[in-house]
Amino acid sequence: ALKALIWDVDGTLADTERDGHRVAFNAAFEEFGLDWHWSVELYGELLAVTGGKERMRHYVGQHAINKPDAELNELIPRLHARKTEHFVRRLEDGEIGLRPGVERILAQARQEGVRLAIATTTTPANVEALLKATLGAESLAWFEVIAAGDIVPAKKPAPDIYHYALAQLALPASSCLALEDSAQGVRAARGANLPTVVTVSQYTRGDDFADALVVLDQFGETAAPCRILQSQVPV
Ligand code: XBP
Ligand code: MG
Repeated sequence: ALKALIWDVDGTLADTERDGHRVAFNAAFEEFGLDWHWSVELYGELLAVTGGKERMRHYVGQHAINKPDAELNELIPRLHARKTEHFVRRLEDGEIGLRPGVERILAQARQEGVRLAIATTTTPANVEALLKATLGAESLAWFEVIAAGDIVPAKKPAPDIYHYALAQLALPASSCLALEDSAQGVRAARGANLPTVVTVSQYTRGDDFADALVVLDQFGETAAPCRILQSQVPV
């Protein structure tokens, strides 16, 4: 039977990328006097690289921005820290809500004793701010494991973050379900042998999800019990 749900954050719990992370990156760039600007379209391409620091480094390489390595090594962490502050403020201001159905599924899982975990590439402070702003501070404790950011060096699509979460839960992959929104996330989850449900988000509609259990456009709001929790997880 199903023992735990392991949630991705960006794109799955909330649609955070276009109006959240992207805007926060641009605000930090501007404050640092950089002429970098990530349009909605360019950001879609940059999402191929997971992790904000890794994404900035990739952008610098791709756009042949002439900065010595020593300068970048110092600049990128500072930019990223500022970007995180901007992103957290947007969440605290209530600019970004949970996707439809998420709150209902979390509530039902808790009611039925299905354990909850998070496996994400994003910075831990972002996860905390999102949960606090949308579900209240006490919701942090609903998740037995919050595996986030640099806790594993190899980010998605590497399976490491899911391996880490499974080890913390002390559960086999076959008794858990991963909830994801992107091809990168599905590769990470399937790499850890997790059955994976996809809800496509703003940037991931065109992704290849051949390896997913099912692909939904959203979890939706319904009065009926959630089918995900009632079904047996295929081994
Ligand atoms: C999404 C990501 C993150 C965010 C930015 O990961 O790739 O890098 O875009 O967050 P997921 P940081 O869908 O696994 O949550 O800047 O904090 O890295
Ligand atoms: Mg995601």
